[in-house]
Amino acid sequence: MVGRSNVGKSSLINALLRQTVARTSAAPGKTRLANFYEVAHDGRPWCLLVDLPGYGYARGGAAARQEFDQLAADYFAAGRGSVLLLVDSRHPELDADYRAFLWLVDHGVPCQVVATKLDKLTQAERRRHLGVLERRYSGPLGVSAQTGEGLEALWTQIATLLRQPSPQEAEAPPNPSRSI
Ligand SMILES: Nc1nc2c(ncn2[C@@H]2O[C@H](COP(=O)(O)OP(=O)(O)O)[C@@H](O)[C@H]2O)c(=O)[nH]1
Ligand SMILES: [Mg+2]
Repeated sequence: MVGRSNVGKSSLINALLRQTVARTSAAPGKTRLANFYEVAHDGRPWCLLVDLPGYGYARGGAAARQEFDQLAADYFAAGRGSVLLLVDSRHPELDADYRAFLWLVDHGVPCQVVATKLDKLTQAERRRHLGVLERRYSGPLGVSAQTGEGLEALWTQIATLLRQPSPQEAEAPPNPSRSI
């Protein structure tokens, strides 16, 4: 989970897991560490959901931003997993979100854009904002952690992302011990 502070990363994790495991807060900038949640399916470990600290949060100044940049660079340089890039559906045109999206695309990180807090939009805003997001990001999914809207579709998309090889795996030469 990647996104600006307060976009709803922790709330979405809790909604997806139907448990309160991630700490949420109305005050931005609370998650300063990456938190890992192991998801089991049929009693077996299935995937890890990782709640990363939010970007675009000024408090803590340059040191905090550098800390975040370093964390993100190290994390994704290791080719770990796919990203759900969360954007607030009320603010579909933020530069910080678009820059994060371009960074992920540039670094070959598989990425799904998720528009959060859909319940806060009127019907007219939904049409307009989802239209803006469609034009910026391919196939964004709209969700609400509050009402549960869109969560089934998001689980389906998570399963699809998990089946994609990571960039490193995709580029790795075939394992000789596995060839005939
Ligand atoms: N109405 C509504 N509020 C939400 C939703 N998701 C998150 N919030 C609120 O947005 C604020 C920030 O959420 P949080 O999950 O802590 O954001 P994070 O900083 O990205 O982890 C909290 O006050 C949440 O209750 C949503 O789907 N609908
Ligand atoms: Mg959080």
